[in-house]
Amino acid sequence: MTVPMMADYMFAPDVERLDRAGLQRLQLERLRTTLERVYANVPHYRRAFDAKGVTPADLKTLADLARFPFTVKTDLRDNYPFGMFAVPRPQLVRLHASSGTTGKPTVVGYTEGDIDTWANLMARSLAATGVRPGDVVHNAYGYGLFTGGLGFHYGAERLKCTVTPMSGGNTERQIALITDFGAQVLAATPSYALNIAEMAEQMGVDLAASALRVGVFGAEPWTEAMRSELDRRLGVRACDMYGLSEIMGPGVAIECTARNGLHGWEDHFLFEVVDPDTLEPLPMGSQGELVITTLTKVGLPMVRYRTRDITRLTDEPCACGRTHLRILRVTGRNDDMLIIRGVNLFPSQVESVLVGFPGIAPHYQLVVTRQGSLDHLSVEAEAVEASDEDTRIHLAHQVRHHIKSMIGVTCEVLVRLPGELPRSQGKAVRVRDLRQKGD
Ligand code: DLL
Repeated sequence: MTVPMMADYMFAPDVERLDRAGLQRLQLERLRTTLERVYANVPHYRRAFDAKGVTPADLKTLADLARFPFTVKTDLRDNYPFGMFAVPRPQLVRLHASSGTTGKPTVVGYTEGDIDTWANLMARSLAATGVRPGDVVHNAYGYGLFTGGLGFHYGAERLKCTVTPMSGGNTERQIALITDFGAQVLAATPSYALNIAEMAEQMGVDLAASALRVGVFGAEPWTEAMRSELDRRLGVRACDMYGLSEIMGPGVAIECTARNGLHGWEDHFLFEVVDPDTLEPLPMGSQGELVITTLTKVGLPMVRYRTRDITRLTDEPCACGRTHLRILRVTGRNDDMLIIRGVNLFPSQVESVLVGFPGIAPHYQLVVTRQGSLDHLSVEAEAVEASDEDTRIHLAHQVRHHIKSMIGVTCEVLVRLPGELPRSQGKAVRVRDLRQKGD
């Protein structure tokens, strides 16, 4: 396993191959600086550390981090807009923000140095997926307050690629430019990449025969079934990209060409997995909530940020030769988990049943309502071909049976006509929860 699978090009080979002892030394030194920085400059952290009775001097080993308090999304909201920043606002050269569907948006800020680090980590990440200097990168992540567009943009430029700053939407034009410019790389959310594939097929364009070679998909959960679908329909090798605005944006972790988990860049981030109920750190390999501490961020350092994302870590050696641990595919967020008659369910589990199911297209939505005192799940799927109602009802029965046997959830399945379900332009909306409205 120590022999690299192929002559893997690395953007920062020395640090990407650094041994465990070297990585841990670097982490401890950077963690100390981070704790000191937030304690001195961010009133929220000073209060939170004081309340727990810890000071930065209490960090002697990496394991001591467990004594420090967690940070959660509401801390950012409560300190809206600039209260969590560790530098005076004029030292920031960029702001990004979440859409803030509930309450105030979450604002994040970057110093010039933070933007530089981000570009380097994105360049590293893109290189790990097989993107090479000189490739044309078609960037269909949204530009604007979302970190996806600009994050990929700066990283692809840093790797010396040619970037098409397309953003999301205008799908027919995307396809024309992918083919006209000979793009080798498509960067998009997996749901939007599927939308592009579908539209191309409708236009009679065979993207699988185009120059496209690599897909860098992320920003939402997706499954192995969806990966096969995207590999086949776009003619790419699809890799998973993970990140979140609070920590940086895209480029926190990336799947290399071995595609067996996402390398988390440990020289810049410290990864923990904790039990979501007890908040106790879990040993390597256990499933739980991912918690991330930034090690080099200056504008907005984050200490033990609870991502709500459920995953597992592994430090098994990887065929690519990179030594940084891997985060296994994020199956979903704690907040997105549904409990249907006592069974825990992530939308991605339904996706793994639906995608590739004969006669069913890879588009779906879950609708949750309350019937009496029970939650009721209805899965809306779509037929590949227009067919009469009886045929679709028959198909729905088969899907329902499959969901019951694979996931153990009883649900209603509705098979819609082709094109009836909404198509994603960015992050797909997988769940319509109508319970609060009393439906
Ligand atoms: O989605 C950053 C990003 C942009 C990542 C482009 C990858 C590509 P946020 O909008 O802050 O940032 O959303 C972060 O999205 O906590 C996860 O719940 C989810 N997420 C991101 N990447 C993945 C992934 C960007 N590869 C939130 N798999 C995170 C599953 C993901 N979920």
